Amino acid sequence: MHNMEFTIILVGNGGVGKSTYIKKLLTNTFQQQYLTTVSPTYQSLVFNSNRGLITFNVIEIPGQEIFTDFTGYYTIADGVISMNEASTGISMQQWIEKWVNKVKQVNNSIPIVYCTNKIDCTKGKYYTPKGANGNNWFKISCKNNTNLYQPLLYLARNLSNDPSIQFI
Ligand SMILES: Nc1nc2c(ncn2[C@@H]2O[C@H](COP(=O)(O)OP(=O)(O)O)[C@@H](O)[C@H]2O)c(=O)[nH]1
Ligand SMILES: [Mg+2]
Repeated sequence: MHNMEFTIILVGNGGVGKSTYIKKLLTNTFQQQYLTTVSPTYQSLVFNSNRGLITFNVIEIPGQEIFTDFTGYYTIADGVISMNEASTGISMQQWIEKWVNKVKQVNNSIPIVYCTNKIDCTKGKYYTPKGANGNNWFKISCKNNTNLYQPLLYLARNLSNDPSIQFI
């Protein structure tokens, strides 16, 4: 048993539910209102696992500030959560890739997990982000608590190279 600590950046367009996701994991409350995040925010999420404590230092990158240079955050990140929403229309799809490419320019081999949030709102087929597959893509709902732990579990397993990690 040894404790682990990872720095995770959370990227995606404004309004997809990044702040809500962090808040839900932290306090188990659902944030109804949309409070625009204007500068990167930092939260530590600590989970107990069968390998000891796992700390995720999650940095939310504000989605409205796509033209601001957050390269410094990308440099220190161990992993990425790329978030989009279930209703992502054609015009928004390109942004998913733009965010990921910005991070990849700094670290081309960084593990990325894709989240399609708000699946409580939209039924049916969801846009598959480029790079997403059956292992690294999770359809989640912060409102209904669907698959909220899976993205972090995926990153923990990937970053520690230990597929047997479980949260307990
Ligand atoms: N229906 C639904 N709404 C959500 C969900 N997650 C977040 N929201 C709403 O989406 C809005 C934007 O969320 P926010 O976390 O501020 O987005 P951010 O800009 O990505 O940080 C808020 O009104 C949230 O209540 C979800 O799973 N389902
Ligand atoms: Mg936010």
